[in-house]
Amino acid sequence: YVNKGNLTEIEHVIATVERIHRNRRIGVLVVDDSTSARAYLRTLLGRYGYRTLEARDGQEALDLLASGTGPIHLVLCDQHMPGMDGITLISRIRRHFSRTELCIIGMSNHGSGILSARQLKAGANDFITRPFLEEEFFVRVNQNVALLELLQEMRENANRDPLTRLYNRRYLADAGETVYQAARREGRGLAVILLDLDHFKQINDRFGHSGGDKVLVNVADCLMARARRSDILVRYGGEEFCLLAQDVDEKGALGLAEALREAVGGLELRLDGEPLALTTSVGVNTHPGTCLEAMLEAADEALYRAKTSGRNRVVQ
Ligand code: GH3
Ligand code: MG
Ligand code: MG
Ligand code: MG
Repeated sequence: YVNKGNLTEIEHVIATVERIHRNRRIGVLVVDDSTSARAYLRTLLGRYGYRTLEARDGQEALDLLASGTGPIHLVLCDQHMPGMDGITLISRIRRHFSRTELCIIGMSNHGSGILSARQLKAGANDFITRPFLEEEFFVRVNQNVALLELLQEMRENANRDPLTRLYNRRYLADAGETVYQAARREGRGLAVILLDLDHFKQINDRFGHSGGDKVLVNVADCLMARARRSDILVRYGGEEFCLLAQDVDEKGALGLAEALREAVGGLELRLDGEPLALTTSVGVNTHPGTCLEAMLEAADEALYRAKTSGRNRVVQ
């Protein structure tokens, strides 16, 4: 028999073990010119399971961050180092990595309080004064990592549609514009494929809104299975989906659109035990125009023509 007190203790141990296991995903870069200081910090971080990387100076840290050897979530940054000091390094890191991408804790020595303020101004999220108590070190590291994870989770949720878990229109406007500019600059082909399910209202009328929702999830999964890694697939509206495909010409885009139309039409859907036939109309645009928004408008006009000319077809 285990009394309640022991159970809480066991639960606490399990929670800690789980936390340590999850921390293996978290990369911490320790930047310090002192070998013994790096070894000490590595030992501390190891106790909480963090994946630790080390750099001896600012340039090595910047090279590591640029090389993308696994994601780095937290940088612990010494102030006094040969070559580049901590404040300079922090401001250079912040030119490339926002506060939603990584957090920085500056480390300065006792008696140099002004440096902490300067580290914060340069872009550090927090600072710690050495020598420190281990307890303070862990509180600052764990809290900053937890806050970063929360920020990333919130950003992810803001970019996703809760029903289908596809990206949403907001994400298309942000990430799609970057993709559009890069494609224009590099002279690569880009295609906007807009899909609108045919007579979707009838599905809601027959099977209720929750029945309609199930169909939308099935369609989203079906489209997702056919999208490439470089494609941006979003739920564009209620029963409208948009695929932004990179490196495709007109012929490729029309082929892809046709494949998507056939895939949706071929879905074997059942609601309340009844088989359900579903079709979709598709509008395609491969003309770059002046901006992504203009490409979307042209695809929408093509989609309108697909609807008025009989539905269940691809129109350019
Ligand atoms: P068509 O596009 O072929 O002209 O006909 P439609 O019946 O699909 O017409 P329309 O695009 O105007 O209507 C879309 C319908 O999709 C209206 C709305 O009730 C339904 N809808 C939009 N969002 C959702 C949703 O999240 N869940 C469900 N179940 N239905 C939705
Ligand atoms: Mg130093
Ligand atoms: Mg619609
Ligand atoms: Mg529709």
